[in-house]
Amino acid sequence: MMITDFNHDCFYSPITKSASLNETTYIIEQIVEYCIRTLSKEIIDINEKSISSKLTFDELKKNNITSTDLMQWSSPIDLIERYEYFLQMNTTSATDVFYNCTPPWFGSICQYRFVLNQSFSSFIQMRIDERKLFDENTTLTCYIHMKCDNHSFLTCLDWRDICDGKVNCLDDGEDEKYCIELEMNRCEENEYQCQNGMCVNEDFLSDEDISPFRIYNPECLDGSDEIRVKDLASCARDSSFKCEDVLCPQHTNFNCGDGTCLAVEVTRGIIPCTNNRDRAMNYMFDWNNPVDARYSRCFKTLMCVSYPFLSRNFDKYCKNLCNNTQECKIQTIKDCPPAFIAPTLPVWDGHVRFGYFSNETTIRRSGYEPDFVCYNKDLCSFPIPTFTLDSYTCLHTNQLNLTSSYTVYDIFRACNQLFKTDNENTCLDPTTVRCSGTNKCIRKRRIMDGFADCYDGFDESIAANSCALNDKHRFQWSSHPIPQC
Ligand SMILES: [Ca+2]
Ligand SMILES: [Ca+2]
Ligand SMILES: [Ca+2]
Repeated sequence: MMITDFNHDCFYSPITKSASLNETTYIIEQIVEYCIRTLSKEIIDINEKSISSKLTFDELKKNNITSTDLMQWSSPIDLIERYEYFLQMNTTSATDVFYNCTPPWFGSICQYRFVLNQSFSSFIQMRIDERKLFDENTTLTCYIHMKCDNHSFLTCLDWRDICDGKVNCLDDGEDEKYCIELEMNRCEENEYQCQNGMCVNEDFLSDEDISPFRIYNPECLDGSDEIRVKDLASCARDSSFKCEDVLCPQHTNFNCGDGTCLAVEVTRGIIPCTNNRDRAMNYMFDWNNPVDARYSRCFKTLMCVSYPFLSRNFDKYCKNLCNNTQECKIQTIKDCPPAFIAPTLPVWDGHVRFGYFSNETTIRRSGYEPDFVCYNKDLCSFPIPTFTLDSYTCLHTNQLNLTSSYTVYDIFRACNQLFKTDNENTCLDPTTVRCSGTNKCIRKRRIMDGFADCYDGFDESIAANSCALNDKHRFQWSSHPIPQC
């Protein structure tokens, strides 16, 4: 155990993996830190029974205690290092104190013990194995250093939600504030700019095996220095760096909170996050949840008619609402408003809501496809709305020419106002380019990077002329995420 300068007490857990590169197999050793934050102002209640004795370094030395002895007694590593230094310097110290703990206590002042009588490595394994968080009463790891209301304790903020391009904190969008600094970050000549704005030395660009499932340690937190196909469920039981220390690639993906990222269109119950973080956000999870009324009865009866998954599992999900699909259909048309919004909360970027027509019962491939979307027109001025519902500006989804790769999310991602300019004609920063027909400016590196940043995907069209940018890190042959021309 070690105590860092930032008041974290940490365990180091070694992980060994093998990886192939150019037909040679390498052994990769990783040391993963597990830390507990000890708030500086927190008064630690010292349990006298946990301390068998206290010895100053001078006393340890007098008793011929070596640093190896301290190691065998599971003392904190930094205390051992200090003691070794003290021995080698041959000085005196009556202020440095070693706490000799009564088992099972440990720590710099014997303040810790395991709840269960087992080794640390088996404890870690147990935690990884039980990652089905939302089915059990286990505690979540939440990012607590930001004021964030995101409507459910089940979906508390994960560090990966910060600056991922969509608003998670519904009160004030705190998680996406100031992210423009990262977007506008400029890299040195010999660096590659990751999609999320970070810079890494260009030597690390595509330096791993091109086999997509063998990426072990991308240098960009979002993995954009390597060409890869995301291994869909690989992180659920994996605590190595490639899972614990990675972000989801920006914009399109859903963050399971454990290093697994799902494409947003497949999140609703088809390939779920192993830990069920996605289910906590969708109706499959709270279908029968009496406390959560985000999905109205109308939404449920409509889905029982139009979503094949539910009609196949009718007895489980729908039987308590209506006796058969025909009855559900009649009930929806009879009892529900002609148009309604579900869920009641925004599904995207803090303002985009999905809506349904009660008489619209065409088959829904993934269940959630809305009949219309409502949004804040101050944030998104270019789609032409087709109607208003209550105070919302709404648009029929069949007006949007959506495909499986161009989703509602792509439309509204282009509304992200981070780079709005007041200048009518140009973008002031020379590294930015104006999205055709709007007053939004995007970084030139966003041109042809595989994601529509401008309305209508202008930046992904040839009109944006990416080859003329003379960007040495553009690949002419690859697909996204690395920009091409
Ligand atoms: Ca976010
Ligand atoms: Ca790399
Ligand atoms: Ca783009």
